[in-house]
Amino acid sequence: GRQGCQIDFEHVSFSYEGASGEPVLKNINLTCLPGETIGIIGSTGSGKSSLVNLIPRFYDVSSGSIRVDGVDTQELDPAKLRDRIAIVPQKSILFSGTIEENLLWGNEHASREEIMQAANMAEAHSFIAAFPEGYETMLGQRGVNLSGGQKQRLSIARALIRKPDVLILDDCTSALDTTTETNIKESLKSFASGVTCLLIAQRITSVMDADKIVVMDDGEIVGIGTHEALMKSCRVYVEIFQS
Ligand code: DUT
Repeated sequence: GRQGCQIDFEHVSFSYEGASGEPVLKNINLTCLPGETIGIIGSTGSGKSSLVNLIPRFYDVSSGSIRVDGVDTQELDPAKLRDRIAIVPQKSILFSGTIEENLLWGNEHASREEIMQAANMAEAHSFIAAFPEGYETMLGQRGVNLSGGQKQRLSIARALIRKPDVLILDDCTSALDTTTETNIKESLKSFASGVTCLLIAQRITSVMDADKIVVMDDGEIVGIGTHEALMKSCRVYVEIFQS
């Protein structure tokens, strides 16, 4: 399997181009160790998506630096950097084509067996297999309509097929029931052991068992720790827990 990356944020600030006012991210300091699962939680607009989108350089930092395995990402070829990172976005991006074509987007060399293995881990294989045409089922205007949760599971499978070193799940389990979510996380633990995983979530239950949880508030990290530690020390975390 692949080796996870270490990711270091050092004094990172970030504003979207042309935006005035307060930066979206302010003095972010965070180390993600290889193979760690890091939960990220915080209210809407607190900067969670912005934070993870800086890692593959979808945007560049305004100041400070992000290092992947010790190398400043500004010095890396963005294409090579992105090859190691899979982001599952909040809103699934599927196109008109078969399920298999959709799953292969990003790694067209995967075998049917690898596709099925990833689909299994993402809890997608059984609903795919239940279609008369299975993996050849057409999606889109002329094809079947999938539920929000089914789309999310396909997006997760697509990311796993790429065998990334860094897996980022950006609030992409919100449409899943907790059993499905738990099953996927269990599979990730075995398959993705060694993969550095960042998991943005709305629900505390989604991140409770992470190695560490990052609490974001208004562009700042206001807490980093385990669930138990944050329950004792982080007011914002306790507020999210109680809401
Ligand atoms: N923002 C922009 N331009 C963008 C994206 C976001 O100006 O293209 C602003 C909106 C918000 C801040 O940046 O004020 C942080 O947004 P982000 O999406 O990073 O926050 P979040 O914590 O991921 O919010 P949510 O939970 O709603 O996804």
